[in-house]
Amino acid sequence: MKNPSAHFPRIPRITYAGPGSKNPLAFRHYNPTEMIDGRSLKSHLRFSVAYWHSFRGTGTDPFGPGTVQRSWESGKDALSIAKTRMDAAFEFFQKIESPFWCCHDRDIAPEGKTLAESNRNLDKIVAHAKSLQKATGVKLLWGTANLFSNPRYMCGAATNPDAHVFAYAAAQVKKAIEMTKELGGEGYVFWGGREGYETLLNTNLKREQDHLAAFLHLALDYAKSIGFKGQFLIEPKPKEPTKHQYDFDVASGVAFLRTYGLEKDFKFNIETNHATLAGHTFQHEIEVATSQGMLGSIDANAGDPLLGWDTDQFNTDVKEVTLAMVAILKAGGLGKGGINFDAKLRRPSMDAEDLFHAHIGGMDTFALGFKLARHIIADGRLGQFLTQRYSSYDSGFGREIETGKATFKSLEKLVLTKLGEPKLRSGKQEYLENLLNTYLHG
Ligand code: XLS
Ligand code: NI
Ligand code: NI
Repeated sequence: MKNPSAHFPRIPRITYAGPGSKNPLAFRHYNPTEMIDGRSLKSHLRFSVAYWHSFRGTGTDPFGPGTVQRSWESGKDALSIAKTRMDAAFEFFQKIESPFWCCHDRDIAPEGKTLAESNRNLDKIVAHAKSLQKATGVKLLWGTANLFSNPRYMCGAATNPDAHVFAYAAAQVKKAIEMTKELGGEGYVFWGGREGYETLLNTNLKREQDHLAAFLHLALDYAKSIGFKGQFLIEPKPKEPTKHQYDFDVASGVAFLRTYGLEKDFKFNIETNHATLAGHTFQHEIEVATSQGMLGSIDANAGDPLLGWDTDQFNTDVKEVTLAMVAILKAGGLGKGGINFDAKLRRPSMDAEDLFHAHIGGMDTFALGFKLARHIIADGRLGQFLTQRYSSYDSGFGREIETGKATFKSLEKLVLTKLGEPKLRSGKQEYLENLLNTYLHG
């Protein structure tokens, strides 16, 4: 990067100013260098910027064209624009204190007329990205392939009824894994773009699921053969763009992975807006994943409760994020995963500066949620309530149930001769909701 302020000249590097600050271009809760448990907050939260929304998003919607105008979207050809755009992106990553970024193959380099040309384009841009990563210290959290925009994928990629499309997708993912390895990515994400169906009238559901599993096995085999060590991740989503996506939610993802012998090699990338589209909370999806030891990474965004689609908004809901953070911390954190802002600006937010406001809000909300979650866990009252609520399983016949020693016969005998009728115990939901509010609001 020649000039470190070439693309956002009026915006300084964002710094921490504390909760009392009135500066809209400062962090109020995210202090990247704050040390917590011997590690910086930056390394706890592992924030990441999503290239596709923040650097390819134009503000288009089904009713109208793009609204944003970016100074860096000009140049003599698609490849030189791609390079300038990437310079702008790395200036942004640095100014917003994001240690990571994420991308699809086609976000960063233009698709050519043939696969060979697309691959050559990608090689050139990956080399540029690699030098920017080296110069700035910003790393790739995960890479992925766009298997949903090009019309060839209109009926899916791995689940396409045409084996030719399967083969093309395989070739594309092979290259995308190579891209991710070359950029040192910590993981590789499979979001099932159009892996689903619009109508069962034209769909062989069993064969499509078999094909998806075969595809994932081939991807794993290839990654192993080239020594790619990153974590493979499934990103569930129940619908959109298809009316039924096969990776519906974490629970159905677990069943799918186990059915096809893939469970040891995959974890989940959980997106907030996908959780709510599936009729779950963010916390629910995280808890289902952690119950299986399969929490991998987070796509941080939020839906609008009044809209039934993936609105991908920056999340400023402290309560939702705090509850998710409690679940993440109880599971031991995100490991090699991170918090990726898979979120986009609203269509009228067309200023480059809005990119900063959006990420500052998201980062501050997660940093605050992280701190509140640590406080909730350290305070211990919620945890103690749970321990107490299940304590009848800690000894005696409860322990025998958990360890597989009890039988229907032994339990019947106990009830008939000793236990009689169980005492009712309150679930204390209202008390707990009030307790949560005292943590959030004092
Ligand atoms: C779409 C998904 C997508 C994945 C990456 O809804 O969230 O952006 O994260 O392919
Ligand atoms: Ni996502
Ligand atoms: Ni999404």
